[in-house]
Amino acid sequence: MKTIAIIGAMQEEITPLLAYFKDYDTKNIGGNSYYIANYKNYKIIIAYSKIGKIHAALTCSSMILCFNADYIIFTGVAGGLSSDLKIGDIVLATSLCQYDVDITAFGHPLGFIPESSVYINTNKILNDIAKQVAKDKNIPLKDGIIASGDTFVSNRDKKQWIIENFNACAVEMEGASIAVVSNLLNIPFCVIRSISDSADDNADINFDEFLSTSAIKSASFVLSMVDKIIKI
Ligand code: 3QA
Repeated sequence: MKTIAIIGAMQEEITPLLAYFKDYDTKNIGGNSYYIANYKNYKIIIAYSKIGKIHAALTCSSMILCFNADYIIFTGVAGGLSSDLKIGDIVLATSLCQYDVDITAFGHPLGFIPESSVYINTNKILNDIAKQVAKDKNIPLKDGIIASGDTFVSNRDKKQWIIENFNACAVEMEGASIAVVSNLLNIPFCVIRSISDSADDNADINFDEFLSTSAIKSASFVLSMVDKIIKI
């Protein structure tokens, strides 16, 4: 039986999924709960990692190494960087980077780690499925680079700095972990996020207001993707 893993960072990002599957078992590993549901010949495993790149790396690793995930999908919210992204819009990551990695002191580019790369691409098959879902449901889907770092960005200067240095369209705190881990372990992955704020001076207030509605948008988009993945 094949397994699809769906990861969020915060409880709010997976609540809509648990409400949908209703019937699931729970396993605990490393301080996280993993919710296991059966869905039409597939196993669906859902977890939230807790905030930040390290937590997300642990959860993604556990999904692959302990639960044998065949696909990894991240669902959640993000701060919009490009001006054409409004609250509630859905973004598909074409690639991800860690904007807070800096060993430029040794002449390396920003975001670069030796034996790795600044940007890690998401999986084409999963991205094509996302585009198909968007088309079927008439949802405008924007794609672009998503930048991750261990900061909630709520400041114009920092936002501008990330745009200029990484050409990213959205910012969050976990996606690059999913990319690094899944890529190294050869598991297809994608990152879907719905915009909760614009990473500007109002970001904290917007985030509190739109976290759950945007999380629901992302989760229901991912559920439509699951229905297509199980037909691959
Ligand atoms: C923010 C969440 C973290 O998992 C990353 C949301 C949305 N807007 C962002 C922004 N900058 C960076 N990331 C994001 N997620 C955690 S802080 C709030 C915690 O409150 C994406 C994201 N502008 C918890 C209650 O006290």
